[in-house]
Amino acid sequence: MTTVSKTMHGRVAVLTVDNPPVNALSHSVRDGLSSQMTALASDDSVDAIVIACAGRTFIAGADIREFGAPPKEPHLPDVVNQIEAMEKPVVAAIHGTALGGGLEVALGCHYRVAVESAKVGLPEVHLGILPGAGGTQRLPRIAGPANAIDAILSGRHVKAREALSWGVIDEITDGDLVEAAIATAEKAVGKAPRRTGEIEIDGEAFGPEFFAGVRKSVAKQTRGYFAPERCIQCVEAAVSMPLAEGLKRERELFQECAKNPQAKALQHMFFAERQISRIPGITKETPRRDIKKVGIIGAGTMGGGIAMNFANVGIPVTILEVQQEALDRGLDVVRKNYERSAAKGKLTAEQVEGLMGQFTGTLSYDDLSDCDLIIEAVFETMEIKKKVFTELDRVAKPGAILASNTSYLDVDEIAAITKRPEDVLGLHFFSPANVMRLLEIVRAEKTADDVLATCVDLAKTIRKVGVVAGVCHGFIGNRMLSPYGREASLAVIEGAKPEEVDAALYNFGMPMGPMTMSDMAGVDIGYLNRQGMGRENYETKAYDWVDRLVEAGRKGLKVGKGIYKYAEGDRTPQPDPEVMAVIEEESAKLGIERKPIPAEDIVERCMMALINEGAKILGEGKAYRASDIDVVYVNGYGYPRYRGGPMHYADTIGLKNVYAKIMEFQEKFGPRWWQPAPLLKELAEAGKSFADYDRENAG
Ligand code: 3H9
Repeated sequence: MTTVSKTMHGRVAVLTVDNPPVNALSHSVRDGLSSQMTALASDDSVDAIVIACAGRTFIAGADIREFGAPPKEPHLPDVVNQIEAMEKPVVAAIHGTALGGGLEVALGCHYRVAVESAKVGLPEVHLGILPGAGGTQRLPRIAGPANAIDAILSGRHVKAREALSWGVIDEITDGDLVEAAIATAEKAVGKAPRRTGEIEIDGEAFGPEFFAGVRKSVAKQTRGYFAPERCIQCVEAAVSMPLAEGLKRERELFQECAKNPQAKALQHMFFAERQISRIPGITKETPRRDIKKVGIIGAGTMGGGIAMNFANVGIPVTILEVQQEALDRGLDVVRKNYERSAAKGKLTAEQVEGLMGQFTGTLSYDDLSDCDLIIEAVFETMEIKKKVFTELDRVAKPGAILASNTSYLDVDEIAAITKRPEDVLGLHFFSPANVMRLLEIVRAEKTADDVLATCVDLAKTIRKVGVVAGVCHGFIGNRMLSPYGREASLAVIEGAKPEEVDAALYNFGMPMGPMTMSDMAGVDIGYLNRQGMGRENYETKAYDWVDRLVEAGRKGLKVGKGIYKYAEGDRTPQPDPEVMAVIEEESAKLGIERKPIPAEDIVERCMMALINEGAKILGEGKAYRASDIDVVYVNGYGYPRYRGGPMHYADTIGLKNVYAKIMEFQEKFGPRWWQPAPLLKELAEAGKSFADYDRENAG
C-alpha cells in the first residue's frame, strides 16, 4: 500500500503521508519518504519539497505497534538525516500533532509551517524510550537546551504559538496549510540549506550545574524510571558534542531504553488505556443519552470534587445537601479549590467566577428533576443509599441516568429499589475526585447498554480514565486492595516494623506504603468496616493491633497520630515506640515469635495477593481484560506505571512462577487466604500469560 504520494504544484513536490489513524511512521511510510527523497534529489523538474499529511494529524510518531519486531530498513534516524541533507528546501506542513518521530521528521525539514491548533512534542519518555531519530540532538539546537529538556522530560504537547517562540515553528498560517507551505518552499529556493543539525549551541550556560538542577527538579516525579536519566544524558551530549557524535550517543542510549523492561510495560499501558472503552455489546451505533445537566447528592469532599469535573468542561451542576450550612461549606471548598488553582496561575479570577457560575445549590430533591445524570455521593451505607435512590426515582425525569458513587456496595441491590434499574449504574470516583484520573464504571445486572455507553463516553469528556467493572465487593480496585492490605498488616504482626513495610513497597515504586496510606485515609475507616463485617469474615490476626490503635484514639493523620505519629502541622510519618509496644504485645498474645522479614518477602506477599485477586476478578468476568485491571491500579492506586500494572508485572514474572509462589504461600501460611484463582491455575498450566488471555478474549 502506498502511504506516501506525490503531487506537483508548479515546481514544488508535495509529499502526502496517508497512514491512518495517526500517520505513524510504519515501514511503508519510512520507505516512501526515503525513496521519494532519493528520486526528488535528482529530479530536475522539482525545486522544493513539502511534507504534509492526510487525515486528522501530522505524523504522530514511530509506529508503536512495530516495536519489538525486528527493525526494517530504512531506519527512521537515516530517513531524517536524508531529509536534512537534501540540497533542495524541504518544508513540513503541520496540523494536528507532530509527535515523537513526527517532530523529528519535521526537525529534519528545513522549514516548518503550522496551523494555529497544531501541537508538537517528544512524548517518547512516556513509552519508556527517548527520541531516537535525532530529536534529542536537534531540538536543543533549535529551541535551546532548557526548552528541549523541558519538552523531552515532560513529553508534553507544546502549542504552535509556544513552538513558534522557540523557533521550532517558522510560521503559523490561518489560511490553507499546504498552500502556505508551498509558498515558503518557493521562497526558499536558491537559498543555502537551513539545517537544524548545523546550528551551534552556546554551551556556556549549560554546564554541569544546569544539568544537576534539571536532575534535582525532576527527581521526585521520575523516581524509579529508567528513560528520563538517559534523556538528560542525550541533551548533555547535544550540548557538548558535534551532531554526528551526539546522534551516536542518542542511538546507544535509545537502545538501552528499548531493551529495558520498562519500555514494554509503558507501551503496554499506552495500549491498555486505549482498550478500556472497548466494551462487549457496546458499539459506535449504540445510542447515547444527552448529558447537559448533572445533579450531585452530597456536597462533601467527594460530592464537591465530582461536581468540579463537570463544571470544568462546561456542564452545569446542581448540588443537593440536607442542610444549608453543609451546602455553603461544600460550595466554599469548591471555590477555594479553584482559587488555589488561580493562585498558581492556572486560572484567572474571571474563570473562577465562570466556573462557580456552573454550580447551583439546593436543599430540595425536586430541583434535580431537569438533570440528565444524577450521582449520589452520600454516606456509605446501604440504608442511606436506598433512601436516596427512592427519592431519585420519584423526582428524576424519565431517561435520566442514576449513579451511585459507592466504593463497595452492591449496585444491583441499589438499582432494585427503583422502578428503573436499567437507568442505574455505579460511577466510582477516587479521592480527590477533581484530581484522580480513575473512574470505575460499574455495570449492574440490568444497566442498559445506552446508559453504559453514555458513561464510557462521558468519562472521556470529563478527562477520566473510565474502566468498566462488574458488581462485586469493592469492584476492581478496592477488592484487590483488601488482600494487599491484609498481607502488609500480617507482615507487621509477624515481625516487620510498619516503616519497614512501607519502605519495602515504596522502594518497589508505590507512591507510599500501606501504613502511611491508612493513616492518610483514616485508620478508623477500616476499623468501622471491620466492625460491620464480623470477626469470622476477616483475618483478625492482621488487624487486631490496628484496631487497638483506633480504640486508643489513634485515627490517623487527621488527629496527629495513627500507625505513626505526626508533629503539629507536619504530614511526615514518624515511627512511634508506643505503637511498636502495642504491636509487640499483640504478637506475644498470638504466640508469634517476631522475626525480621526481608523487604523482598514483604513485596512478594503483597504483590502475589494483588495478582491472585486480580485473576479472580478477571475469571469471574468482573473486569473485561487483565489490562483493564492494570489501568485501574496505575491510575487509581499509584501502582508504578513503569511496571505496567500488577497483571503485566505478573506476566513479566511468568504465571507459572506466580502460581508456584501462591502454592508455596498456601503451604506456609495456610489455605484460608491463599487459594489460587482458577484462571491463574489454568493459564499457568497452559503456559499462557494474562496478555494471551486478553488477546484470545479480545472479541
Ligand atoms: C517514537 O516516535 C520513537 C522515535 O523517537 C524514534 C524511533 C527510532 N503508533 O490516542 P488515540 C493509535 S515513539 C501506532 O485514541 P487521539 C492508537 O493506538 C512514538 N498506533 O487518538 C489508536 O488505535 P485504536 C511517539 C498509534 O486522537 C489510534 O491510533 N509518539 C500511535 O486521542 C488513535 O489513538 C507518541 O507517543 C503510534 N505512534 O490521540 C504519540 N499513536 O484506534 C502517541 C496512536 O486501534 N499517540 N496510535 O485504539 C498519541 O499521543 C495519540 O494517539 C494522539 C491522538 C495524540 C496522536
